[in-house]
Amino acid sequence: MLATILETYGLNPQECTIQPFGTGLINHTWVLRKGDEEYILQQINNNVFKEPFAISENIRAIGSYLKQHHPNYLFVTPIHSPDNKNLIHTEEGYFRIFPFVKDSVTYTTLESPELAFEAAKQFGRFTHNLAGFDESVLQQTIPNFHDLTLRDEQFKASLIHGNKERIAEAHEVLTQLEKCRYIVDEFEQIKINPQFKIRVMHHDTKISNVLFDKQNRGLCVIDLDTVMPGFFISDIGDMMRTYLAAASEEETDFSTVQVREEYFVAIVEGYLSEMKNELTNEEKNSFIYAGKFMIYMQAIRFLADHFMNDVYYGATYKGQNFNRAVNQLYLLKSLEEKEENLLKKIKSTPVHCEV
Ligand code: GN1
Ligand code: MG
Repeated sequence: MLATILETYGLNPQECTIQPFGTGLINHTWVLRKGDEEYILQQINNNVFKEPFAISENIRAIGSYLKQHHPNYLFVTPIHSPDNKNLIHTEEGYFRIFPFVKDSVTYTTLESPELAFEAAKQFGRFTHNLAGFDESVLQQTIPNFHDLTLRDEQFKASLIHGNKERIAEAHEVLTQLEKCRYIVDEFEQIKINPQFKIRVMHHDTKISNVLFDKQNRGLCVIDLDTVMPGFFISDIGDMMRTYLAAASEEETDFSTVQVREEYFVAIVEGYLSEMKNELTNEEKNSFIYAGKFMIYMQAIRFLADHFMNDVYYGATYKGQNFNRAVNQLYLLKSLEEKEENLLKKIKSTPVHCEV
């Protein structure tokens, strides 16, 4: 099936090799090699992204703005087929090909705060470079993707329509989550607070979505499918969610899911190094909330999916989405415990003092 796609791009399948690539849960990704040329081939999951062409139109609009206003900024866009398409639709689905950025390195977990700083700087730079871009022209590739109100409603619906046995077994976790409902209430306030600006947000700032060079300097951000207008808490929050603990969301030894304070500081400093003149004071006071917001949202998304028999994220073993949710809950508790300390830490960082 992939052979037809390659032919559409003018590539001879006989001359190419294809291997699965990366750890994404939603799209299918392969590395495609032809001689010493390397590409990333990707199939968009159109159960999740209902209008894949919205993604390519968004990327095209942003790409042409960046080319004009920040010509040296590395923005990796899909290659065009001989008939000038950057997304191919066949009976098999929606496919696109990206160039593989030469000598770039990616990580799935973080082993130094310097990498967290670099990654946060890259996501900050992305939004900063697009500060003059009219974000209202972007289409919502997943409507209300990070709307916690909606995620909360979906979670409640899963408690009504989901797998009864799984729900009964989750009693303890549900009690713990109930104590975190203040996070949803705070989000309701943010939505109506004009101090929280709508900007171009990446919405999936996990570490594997940043390319580094061999010296571990950030090169660029990738995986632009969820680039849409949003609040800065989405990007900062997802960095907190995925960089703060040494263990990933798949870790089942939950005692290791602990916030590392120096990574928190690194994220804040890296982001502010690009965004300090963009963010309002109220936003700057919401770094910790951002972490809680994204971690809580991901916990209820995983748990809702567990109750709905893993239809969205899939599961390689029974209970995987339950474990992922518990993992996120441990991370949230650790962040709550360390909140005061973290606040003190960022107040004394040089970049914070300048603001
Ligand atoms: C999904 O497919 P992937 O791994 O890039 C999800 C994110 C979650 C993440 C959790 C479109 O991202 O929101 O944070 O899983 N993307 C979508 O691992 O739902
Ligand atoms: Mg993604």
